[in-house]
Formats: sequence, structure tokens, C-alpha cells
Amino acid sequence: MNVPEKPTWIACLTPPGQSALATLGLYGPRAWEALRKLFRRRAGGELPPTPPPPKLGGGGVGASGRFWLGRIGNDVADEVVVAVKQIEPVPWLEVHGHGGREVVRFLIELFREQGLQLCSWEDFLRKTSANTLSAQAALALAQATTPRTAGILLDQQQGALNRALEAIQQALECGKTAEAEEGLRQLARYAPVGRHLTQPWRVVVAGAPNVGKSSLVNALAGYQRSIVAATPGTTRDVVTARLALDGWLIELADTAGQRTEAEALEEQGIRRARAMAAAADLCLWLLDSSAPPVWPSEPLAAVQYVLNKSDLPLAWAAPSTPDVVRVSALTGAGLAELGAAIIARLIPDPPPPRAAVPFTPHLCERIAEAYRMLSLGNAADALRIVTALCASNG
Ligand SMILES: Nc1nc2c(ncn2[C@@H]2O[C@H](COP(=O)(O)OP(=O)(O)OP(=O)(O)O)[C@@H](O)[C@H]2O)c(=O)[nH]1
Ligand SMILES: [Mg+2]
Repeated sequence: MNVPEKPTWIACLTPPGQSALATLGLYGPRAWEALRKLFRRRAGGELPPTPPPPKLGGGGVGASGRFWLGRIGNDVADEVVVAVKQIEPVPWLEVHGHGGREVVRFLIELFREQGLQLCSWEDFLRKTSANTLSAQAALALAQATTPRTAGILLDQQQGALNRALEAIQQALECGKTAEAEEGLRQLARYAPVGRHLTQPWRVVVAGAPNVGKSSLVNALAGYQRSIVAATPGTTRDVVTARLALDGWLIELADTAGQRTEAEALEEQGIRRARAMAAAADLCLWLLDSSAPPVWPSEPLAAVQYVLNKSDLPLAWAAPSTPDVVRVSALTGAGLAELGAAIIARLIPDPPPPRAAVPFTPHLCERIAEAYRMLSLGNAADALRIVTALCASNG
């Protein structure tokens, strides 16, 4: 019986639009053959019938290296550099040509005429990654917004989580439950960070009207995101601003000032403000140094009290517990300390370099479940879950 040949894929790996260069990925059994048909070396002569093995210790230009300079096309042709990324089990090549939608379209069309099938860069990553976890990490990496979160995702793309899960799987298979439990505990420890590598930590700024919530959001964001006015009840809706604090992505939400007597429209804003504060990763509850304190009407799970307008004389006996950070949104005093306090509350235990970190909500949930199973003495189910995470490899 004839086994149908696996398809050969082509994808544009660089973003569409204007750029100096664009990179095409080619992956599949016919990649090299198609390239040989279309490519003319600048140095003359043809490409070898099979791709030569990558040179150890770096490549070079020429027949014996793994990079070639040449042209693809006939009357209209683009000058490109071709690189061999992999030979076995199937060829994986890159073609670096000029950027711009039309050149990319033209090159892809030529390869499609040779029987290659077009896929998205996301699919191309899934097909070419060493395992599913690496592919998922590479996809998440494309959404990383800070160097710090990108660094953690690069570690996972290079196999940190995969290796940790394989070690736990092995320990479970050998009956070393204590070792497996410790491995899962370590992974679960970094789950809160893992959930916030591409999604921001949500920090809500709340408090009574006029305490300076909008002023503080603007001061932290570094631009005038919210309207500030001396009239209490200025902010009616939730207004958000994203910023990086110590390399972590934070979404600050400015909310309506909370008071008991408010007209209908303001009342709606207050309801939203209360719901946001209750659901946030952290609520900054603002107090005004120059006016009697207004405390939250309901207890908040995660709250940091902030005493604003510290540039004005104190009008009441402010609590001197270390939990209260004194700031002035007007002068900027205390903002660095507030930033540090926010980070200490949100990320008390940052992962060290190269640590294994579960980086999607699904991975975090499955790892927590495996840990729970193992702590209940159910090693078989823990092994089943860990095996499923590892088995999605390859
Ligand atoms: N002296 C001083 N005034 C401030 C400070 N922060 C805010 N203010 C003033 O306080 C008033 C209210 O500021 P907002 O930032 O609009 O206060 P808010 O809490 O957002 O008010 P609502 O949206 O009405 O709930 C404005 O006149 C600000 O200029 C501060 O640190 N020091
Ligand atoms: Mg406001």
C-alpha cells in the first residue's frame, strides 16, 4: 500500500507589512527539491542534490556551508539568502528575502507552484518545534511585552518546563512519590507568575471621591490617562492604563470614587468600582492626608493602603503601620516606594533564571491537579496527568 507523502509547508515567519527583510520557512520532504528548482546561486552552479549537514561551530557561504546567496525567480527575481535549519527527519529551510507584502506574495506563489502548502506562522511553529510545550512557549513569547517575561518564556521554549515534567514523570514511574511531589510543588509555586507572563496583573485604584485616584494613575502611568478635577465624582467609569513595573506587566484601573450618597449615574460607576476592586489581584485603597479617612465598606482580599497628598499637612492621625505607603501624586514623592510595594505584594517569589514555569492557565491547572492528586496519595492519577502533559510532545 502506498503511504501518502507528508505535505511540505511554507509560511511567512515575519510580520506582514513594510520591512527590509522577510523570512519564509519551508518544512517537509519536498522542501529541498522545490528550492533547488527555483534557486540560482550567485556563485554559479546548482545546489547539491541533498542538503549538506549543518557545519558544526558555525556556517559559511558556499557549497560546503549551510547558507547560500542567490536569486529566486526568472524575469522578476528576488535576491535571497537560504539557510538549512535541519535535514533529518525532514528538511527545514529558511529563505530570507526582501520585505514587503508583494515580494513575500511573489515568492510564496513560486513555491506553491512547486506543490508547497501555505500555513500560518503559528502552525509552522507547532510543526517545527521540538515538542508541544516548546511550541506553546514560542507562541506565548510572541505576545510577551517586557524583557523579563520574554526571558522566562524563552527558558520554557528552550525546554525548562519540559525537562521538569519529564523528571516528575520518571520519579512517579519509579515510585519516588516524595521526589515527584517536590517537583510538582516547585512548579505550582511559580504558577501565579506563569499566569501573568502575557496577561497583566490587575491593580485597581479605589477610594473615596477626590482622594487623588486619577492623579495617582496618571503619575504612575507617566501620562495624562485620566481626567483630574477638584470636583468630587469626576471619574465615572473604569479607565485602564498598562505599564511595566520592575519588568512585570501591570494594568492599572482608575475607578469612580466610592461614597454612599450618589446620583444614579455615579452609583453605576461605584458598583463597577466595587466589583473591580473585589476581583483585582491587588487593590490600592487611597486615603487623603488632608481629609478624614474613608475605609472600604467591605473587606478586600488583597489591599494596599496608600496615603496620598503627603505634600499637604496631615489632617488626621494617619496609621503609621508599615502597610501604609505615603505618596504625593502631585510631587511624585513616594512613587518608587509604592511601585516596590505593589511588586512585593504581587510577586513575592519571582522565579530565578532558567526555572521551570507553567506558562498557560491550562498548564497551571493541570499541574495543580496533579499535585492535589499526589498529596491525596493518588499517584496513578498524578502520573496520568503528568504523562498527558509530556505525551503532547513530538
Ligand atoms: N496637594 C495635592 N493635591 C492632589 C494630589 N493628588 C490629587 N490632588 C488633587 O486632588 C483633586 C482630586 O484629584 P483626582 O485625581 O481627580 O481625584 P479622584 O480620586 O480621581 O477623584 P474622583 O474621580 O472624583 O473620585 C485634584 O484637584 C487634584 O489636583 C496630591 O498628591 N497633592
Ligand atoms: Mg478620578
